[in-house]
Order: sequence, then C-alpha cells, then structure tokens
Amino acid sequence: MTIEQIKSTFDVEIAACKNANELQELKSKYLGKSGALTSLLKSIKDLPAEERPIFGSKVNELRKQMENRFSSKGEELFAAELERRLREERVDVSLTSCSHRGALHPITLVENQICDLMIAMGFEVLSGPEIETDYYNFQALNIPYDHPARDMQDTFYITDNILLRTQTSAMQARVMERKKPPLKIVCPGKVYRSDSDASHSPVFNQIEGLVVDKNVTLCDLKGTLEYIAAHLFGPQTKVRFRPSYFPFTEPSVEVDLTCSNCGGKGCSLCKETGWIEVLGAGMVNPFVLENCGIDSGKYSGFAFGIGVERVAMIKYGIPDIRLFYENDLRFLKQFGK
Ligand code: 2NL
Repeated sequence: MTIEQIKSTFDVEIAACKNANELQELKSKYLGKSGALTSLLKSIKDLPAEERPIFGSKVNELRKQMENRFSSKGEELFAAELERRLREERVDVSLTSCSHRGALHPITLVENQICDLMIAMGFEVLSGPEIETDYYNFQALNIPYDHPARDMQDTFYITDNILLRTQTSAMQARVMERKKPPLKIVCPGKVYRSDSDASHSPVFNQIEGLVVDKNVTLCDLKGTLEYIAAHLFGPQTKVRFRPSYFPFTEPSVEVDLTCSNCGGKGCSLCKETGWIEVLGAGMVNPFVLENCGIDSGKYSGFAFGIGVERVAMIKYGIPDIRLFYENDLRFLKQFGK
C-alpha cells in the first residue's frame, strides 16, 4: 500500500470506531510492530538512496498525524461513554419509599452499652482470638486438668491443645502476661460451649472486666457493678453478692440484681424472690496473677464475667436465647431505633 492508500483507509476506519477496544485494535493495526505504517517504513530499504529521506519524513509525518488522531478520538470516546453511563445509571434520589432501614442487633446494642459504661470508668476495651490454646483458656486461669469444664462434652476442641475459647478471660490472661499493673481492661467477644437449650447457645457473647492494682478490694468490685447495674437497669437497682466458686477467683461471688420487672417485690420473672442472678465475679486468684508474672504479694485484682445475651434477655424480656440468632426481621426490628 502507498502512503495515500493507508491514509484514506485509516480515515474511514477511525471514523467508524465505536469504543476504546476497537480504537486499540486499530492502533496496533497501523502503528503496532507489524502494523501497516511500520511495514511501510521497513520498505524504505528497497528505495533508491536519494528518495529515502523524503519518503522517511512523509511516513513520520503520517505517524504523528495518526497518533494525534488516536488521542483525540480516545478522548471523544471516553467522554461519550461517560455521558452514556451518567444517563443510564442515574439514581432517582427523590424516591421516598425506601423503608428497609437497618438497625443494630440487640446483642450489639447491649455490648456497646456495657463497653461504653466501662470506658466511662477508665477501662480499656481489648479483643483477642476466638481460637485459643489450652494454656490461656484453662491452665493460666488455674482451671485444673480434671475440671469438668475441660470435658469434651463442654468444650469444643480443635486438637488436644487448641480449642474454641470458653471465656474471654483467656484474652485477659494474655494481657496480664504482657502488660503490668495498674490494669483496667474489658474484653468483649464470642465464646463457645457445647450446650444448647432455651437459655444456652453453643456460641454466645461475653464481656469480662479485670482490674489489677495495689489495694484493689471486693468493695471496688461492688461499686463497679453497682454503677453498671444502675445504668443498665435503672438507678434504683441494688446489687447482692452470694458466695460461689470459680477456680480463677478467690473469693468468688454470684451477683444478683433486684428484678427489673417487679422492682424487687417478686414476680414470675424472678420466681417471686425479687432478685435475678446476672453474673459471676470475684477477687482474682493469686495463682492466676503469679501464672501471668504479677507479684500477688504486691497486687490484687477483681474480675467479673457478664453474659451479653443474658442481660439482653432480662432487659427486653426475651424468653428464648435462640431468638437472637434466627435473624427474623420482625424480632430484630423492635430494637435499636
Ligand atoms: C462466670 C462469670 C467470671 C471471671 C469471670 C476472670 C478473669 C481473669 C481472672 C479471674 Cl483474667 N477471673 N474472670 C471471674 C469470675 C467470674 O465469669 O459465670 N463464669 C463461669
């Protein structure tokens, strides 16, 4: 093909280009390694020596023209494509019937509320792994090898040594090992136990608080829990300790709050006692402090564990824990407005 022929077919073809892909193909057809113009330039060696400079400069002139045309055509196609998308993908923002508004899950609401209260008291919120080692979940927390909680029936084991954590205190043991007192931390998160009925789920949410410092007492624990209870269930809520046992605390207590349904008079929710058991707590067992490298002669601590589902069930009068996990919108929509 001559220069003139190439020029005229190029004019027709570039005018017919409809999109960026076609333009790219055309570009390699003319300017690519084995493109029309490139082969023309290669044929220069067949010309007599005196014609070569003129021919060469003509071909280069055409190459420049073509390059300019490709770039202006490219811009033109880009603008047209943008125009088309703006037209076709237009969203009608005046549409008012969009009624599916999301809301926070009741468990998230209660977890946030408790964490906010802890933050207000100067606690630091920390989360850790759900897959734990036997060491942090049991050994560090003074739970002996023959303790029933370690049984296959209660704990989900992955291997002999690795398991799904049964309590968030596994994370607290990690923190105590790394950071030294004074410590004021709260660890929220999912925990796992092989248990399932109207008030137990194999996965549920727990929040554990831990304070380690000089001269920490059971009174500090009670004051902290009174503050949380008053803000969760109302300022008239009273806190009662009953002696209990956990391997990781000594002494250990079960904590009752005055029934938020009857205010302590007695009703079906509190089985006519006026009190509802809400959480477990105690003074950190000195063995646990020592396991984590903290001098139990110098420091003491309190800790407590709250089941988030349990608090939400009491607060909202929910009779069955499974309602939290079914994701029935008629249930979920009632919270978090
Ligand atoms: C419950 C209530 C509890 C703790 C959790 C804890 C954490 C550390 C040290 C000592 Cl790092 N204790 N947490 C204490 C008492 C009760 O959970 O009903 N657990 C079975």
